[in-house]
Amino acid sequence: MSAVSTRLFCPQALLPGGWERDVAIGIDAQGRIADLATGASKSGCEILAGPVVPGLANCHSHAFQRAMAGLAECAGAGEDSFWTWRAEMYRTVGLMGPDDVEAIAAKLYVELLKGGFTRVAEFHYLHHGPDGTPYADPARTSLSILAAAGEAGIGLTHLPVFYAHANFGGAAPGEGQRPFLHDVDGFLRLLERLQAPCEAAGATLGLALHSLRAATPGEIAAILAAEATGGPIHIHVAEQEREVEDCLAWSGRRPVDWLVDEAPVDARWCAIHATHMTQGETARLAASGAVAGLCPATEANLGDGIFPATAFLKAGGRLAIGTDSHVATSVGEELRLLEYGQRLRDRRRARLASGPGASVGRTLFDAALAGGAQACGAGLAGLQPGAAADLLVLDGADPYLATAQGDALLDRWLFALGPSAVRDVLVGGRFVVREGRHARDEAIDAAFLKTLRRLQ
Ligand code: NGQ
Ligand code: ZN
Repeated sequence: MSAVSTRLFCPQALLPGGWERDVAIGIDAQGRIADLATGASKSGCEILAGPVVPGLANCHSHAFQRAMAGLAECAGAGEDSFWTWRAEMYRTVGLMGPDDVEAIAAKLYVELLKGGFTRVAEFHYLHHGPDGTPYADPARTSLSILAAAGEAGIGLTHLPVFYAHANFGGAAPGEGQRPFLHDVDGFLRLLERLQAPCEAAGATLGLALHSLRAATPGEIAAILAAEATGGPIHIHVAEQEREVEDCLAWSGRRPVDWLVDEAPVDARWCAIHATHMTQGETARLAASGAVAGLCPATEANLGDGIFPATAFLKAGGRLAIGTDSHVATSVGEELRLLEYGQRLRDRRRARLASGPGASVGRTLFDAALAGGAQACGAGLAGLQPGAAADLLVLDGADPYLATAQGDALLDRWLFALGPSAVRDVLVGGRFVVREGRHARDEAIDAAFLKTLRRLQ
């Protein structure tokens, strides 16, 4: 065990076995929890100012989309849908260069930290210039993402995305998709090129297949046979009903059935959205060991549908939460909407609690903690020796929290309070947010403002 370089004292902390009082956490020079004691004394410790919970991993981000969050809310001439939003999103992409990507991602990552996320999986497909011309360094925009994560101090799981087609059956890509495209060899070279920079930045490298629309079975097989990241594998699947219909027309099977039949889906995989599943698909995805990567605020915003979370959890499924298009940027908003979608569908309360007497907030938090770490390839989750010292200090002076104990702290935070409930955030044992402020707020805001002005 390496030497302890920092010692923190938590008046109350959520450990894997439950809430404990007077917890001392020793952190080593690598930012991992070296030891942990309950009923400990404060001496020699930095005292944290409220109840402590582990930070969550955000399993799905398209950082650049934060620039247009809230700007696609005017009705168009016809029927507005996911697809009309996507056309708007492609228009924004056409205006962006690598420096914009960095400025937007740095701002977003600070917002995510303040919202309770200490790691983010960036599902990164904006690889080239607006007309599809690759940058001199084909990894240019990936390096922008690495730089932004470094500046914000958030943990990063980098997932370069393979994208080659507009629809099932290898349909030719559209003009707006030119900045996203690779052939298999070019994509494998990108992964190789990113090994060293990710290692240097302490980022986990995995990969993503954009969707069954954007990659053919042959391309998927070739990539999986040759890639050597060892990291997570993510894919968008069954988000929109039209995708289900198109998949049926193409293969005679629904998207999740196709994926589980044809790809080696296991605990390395994260199925993003998986909104539209039959009972059979729900059980099969749960049994695969893959994580379902849910993005409740974006899924509501885009009119996707409601994920069958009650059935999926009953079947032993693992889930994680992501903020996707970033119309919301906090743990609280995403977990609350996940539960509320189920309530609105079933016209009942407490849908995702693990059993009688269980707190909904605690059940959701535990599930997203474990599933998020798995989906991000982040190793051990939670406050325990060997895990990263990624933690949130809730605001102990907030009256709602000062009067709550144990799981009620989570329920108050997640169901009734905003992101200000998170007072301090530590990543790898280092404070990145203190009293709601990030040390680089001003510089990051200034660069972000410049980019937003330019994109107008
Ligand atoms: C994306 N976003 O890749 O950013 C997608 C839209 C697509 C969401 N699905 C594009 N939320 O799926 O073709
Ligand atoms: Zn997505």
